[in-house]
Amino acid sequence: MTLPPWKIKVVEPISLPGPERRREAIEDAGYNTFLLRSEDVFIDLLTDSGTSALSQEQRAAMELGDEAYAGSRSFYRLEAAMQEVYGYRHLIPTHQGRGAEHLLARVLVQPGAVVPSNLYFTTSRVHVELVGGIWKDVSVPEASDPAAPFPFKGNIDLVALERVLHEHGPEGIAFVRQEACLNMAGGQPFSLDNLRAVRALTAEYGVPLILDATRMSENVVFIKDREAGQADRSFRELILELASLSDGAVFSSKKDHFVPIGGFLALNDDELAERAREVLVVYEGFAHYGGMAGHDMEALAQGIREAADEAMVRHVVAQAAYLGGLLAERGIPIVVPVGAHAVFLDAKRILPHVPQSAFPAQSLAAALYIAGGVRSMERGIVSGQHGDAPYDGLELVRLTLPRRVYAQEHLSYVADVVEAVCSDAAAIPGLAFTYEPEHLRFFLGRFEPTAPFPELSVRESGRTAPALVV
Ligand code: PM9
Repeated sequence: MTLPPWKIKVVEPISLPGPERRREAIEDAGYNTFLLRSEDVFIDLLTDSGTSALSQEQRAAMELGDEAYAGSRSFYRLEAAMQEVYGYRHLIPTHQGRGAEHLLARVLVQPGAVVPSNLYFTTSRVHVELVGGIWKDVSVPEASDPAAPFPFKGNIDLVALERVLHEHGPEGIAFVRQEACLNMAGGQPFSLDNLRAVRALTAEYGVPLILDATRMSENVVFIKDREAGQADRSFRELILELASLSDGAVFSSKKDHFVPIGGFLALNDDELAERAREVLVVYEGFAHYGGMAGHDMEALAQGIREAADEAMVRHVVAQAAYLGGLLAERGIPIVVPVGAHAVFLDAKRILPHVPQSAFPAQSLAAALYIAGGVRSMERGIVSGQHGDAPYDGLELVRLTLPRRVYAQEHLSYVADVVEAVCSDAAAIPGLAFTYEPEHLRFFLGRFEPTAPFPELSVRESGRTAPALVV
């Protein structure tokens, strides 16, 4: 058992709305869990983005926020924390991860240039495409197989990458992107060995390698636990080595860094950083705050140090493993191995009667809410399909764990809800769009069911928390 290396000082009340209210709420939300009001949600596993609990040290640091427009002390403290933990030369502050993705796309991507990446992330890909770039998936095949027990599904397929580099040459490649704890595949890590090999290839072809380091801390846990020869290395040393193998990184700090808002682009190249700052002042804000207030930068500087604290990060990974274990022992199809920040349900196997064109994962997410007020997120065709491109990829529902927020009892209840929904799965209908946005349709899309949802009720098993008999 991995005990939490924290205790709770402040609590936020939550309650389960009644079954009628839940049905009404999901209908009002167009069967899209993003469009629910949080007051209608009991257990919120939509995302780990900006939803973690701040530490007392972060809250205290916020009091020191220097809100000067330019030259803020908070900026310099943030820059120093980033340099200490990651070692990059330049920090370009943004309001969140996609702000950094936007800057990167504008300074590195020319129309027609290719960005090879392990699978994709929704916002990362859209920024590349909006400036005319072409996204190319070079993930290992196991990344797209929920049942493959491969320990490093975040690896890049080196043969596929070399083929793309050879075909397009350095002038046709904007940058190579490798994402830590590959979100869309289930929070799956890459190995140090694979990153080293990707580094060698990008160096040989003379193209930049940019990490999506949003969940790099958890990736280090997996490297220590799964990769030969790494167990005894220090957490900080491994983080520094991963960063040193790249030319820069995008960070959404709303995840590993435990802050409600913030992010940054980290770069080593002086000239590239200069260009990124020029775009920054047009779209985000001045070079010393980007999209953040001084107090946000203080919380982030402290959060960066907490993300380098092995015990803190191990507990995040352990919570996902715990929930995954509860579901696996009940025979519920999940993505294995369980990844960093979430447990992913395999909607194709849970709702085999719903074709992918009727959005099984979207429907399963709605059913979990109806059954028990649990909010999850679709990570399937609604998120994955793009324009007219055919999509027959992963069809997952993500149960995402905000850091330092939920107790084991909450997770036990979530497992009961999932089990109840799975036992009535055959009666769960598909969905059809009533409103389909042009980009990132999972955020704002609206749906209607193709048939009524069944009665879905949960019996709390309490199976993981036996009563003490005295
Ligand atoms: N990820 C998540 O819930 C929030 C947006 S999608 C609901 O997983 C990676 C790997 C991410 C990510 C956001 C971003 C964008 C970049 N890379 O949300 O703009 O997981 O801070 O970051 C979300 P921002």
